[in-house]
Amino acid sequence: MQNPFLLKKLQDILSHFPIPQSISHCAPIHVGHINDSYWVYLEQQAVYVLQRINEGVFPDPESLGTNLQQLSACMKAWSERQYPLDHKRRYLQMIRSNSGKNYHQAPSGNWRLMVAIQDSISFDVVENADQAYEAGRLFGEFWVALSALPREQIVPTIHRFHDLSWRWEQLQEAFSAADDAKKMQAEPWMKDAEGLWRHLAPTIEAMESGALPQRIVHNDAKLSNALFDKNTHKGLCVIDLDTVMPGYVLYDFGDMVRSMCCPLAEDSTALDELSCDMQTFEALAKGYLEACATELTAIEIQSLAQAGTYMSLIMGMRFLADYLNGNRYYKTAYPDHNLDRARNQITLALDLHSREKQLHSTLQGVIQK
Ligand code: GN1
Ligand code: MG
Repeated sequence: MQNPFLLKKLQDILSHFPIPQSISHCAPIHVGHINDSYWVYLEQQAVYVLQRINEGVFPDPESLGTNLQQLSACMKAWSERQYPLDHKRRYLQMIRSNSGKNYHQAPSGNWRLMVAIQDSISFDVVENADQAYEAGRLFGEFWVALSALPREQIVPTIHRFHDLSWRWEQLQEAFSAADDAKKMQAEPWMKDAEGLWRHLAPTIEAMESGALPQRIVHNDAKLSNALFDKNTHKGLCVIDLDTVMPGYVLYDFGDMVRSMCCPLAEDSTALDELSCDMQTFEALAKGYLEACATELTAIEIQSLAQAGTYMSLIMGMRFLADYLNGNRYYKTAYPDHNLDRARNQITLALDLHSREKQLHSTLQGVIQK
C-alpha cells in the first residue's frame, strides 16, 4: 500500500486481533458497493481480509457478528464432512478480537477480520458457462448446508431487504421527493418497473401466503461473491455473508441469473446488448439443481423461472431510488452511476420477463435429465 498513514491506521486496527504483527502491507479490494475491504499481507501472501462495516447499512454489528459466527460454524461442520481433504477453503472463518468480540470498535468505525481463502479467484463478469455451473452449485450447496441451522437463530440484518412491494413503495416515495430533472430521467423506468411489479404479483402472493417456504439464503448471490480455485476454476466457497438471513431460494437463483447470464457489468450502458444467454442459464440451472433439487418443493422449482426478473427488477428499483435520493446508499463513481445501474437492471428484467416460458422449459429439461 502506498499511503503510509492508511497502513499505520490499519496496523493499529490489526493490533486488536490475535494475529502475527509482522504485516508487510495492506491493499484495498476494489469490489463491493457497501463495506470497505483490504487484503492483509504477511510477507508476500494475502492471509487475511480486513473490513470496515458500513454502519449506515448495518447499524447492529453485534447481531451481524453473531450471525457470521453461527454461519461460519455451520459451514465448517458441513465442509469437514463434505470436503474432508480441503475443508478450510470451503467456508469463511471469522477471527475474534483480543477482547473476544466479533469485531473491533475504533474511532474510524467497526472493523472485522477473516481468514483469506488461499489460491482463490473471483470474477466480476462471467467468462464461460462453466463458471455459472460452478457458482450455481456453490449457492445451491450453501443453503442446503445452512438448513441445519434453525431459522430463528439468524437475525435479519436489513428489514424487508428483498420485499419487492416495499421497494416499489420506497421508489415511489423517492420519486415524489426528487427534483424535476431527476424525475424526467426516472419516469420511463418507473413505468417499466411498475408493469413488471404487477406481473410478479402471483409470486409475491405465494411468498406472503407461505406457499413458498422460507430458507436461510445468501441474499447477495452474485458471481463476484463466489470464489473459485485459482488453478482449476472449480467453485470453492461463497463470501459476503452480511445479508444471509431467512428468505426464498428465488432470491439467490435470481441474483445468479442477473449477474451470470448476461456477460456485461451491472452498470454497463450498452442496453441493446443486455440479454440472457440461454446456454449460460442452462449451465447455471444444472449446477444449482444438482446441488439442491431434491430439497426443493415443486412450487419453489416453479418460481425459479421468474427469479431473474424479480431480482433484476428489485436491483433496478433500489438503484433508481438511490439515484433519486441523491446517491446516499451505494458507492458511486459519478453522479448518474445509480441511474445507469437502474437502466441496466430494468432492461435486463424486461428481457428476462420476455423469456420466462423459455426459462421454465430449460429448467424442466434440466430437472428431467
Ligand atoms: C450490494 O456490497 P455488495 O456489492 O456486495 C447490495 C446488494 C446488491 C449489490 C448489487 C447490503 O452488495 O443487495 O445486490 O450491491 N448489498 C446491500 O451489486 O445492499
Ligand atoms: Mg453484499
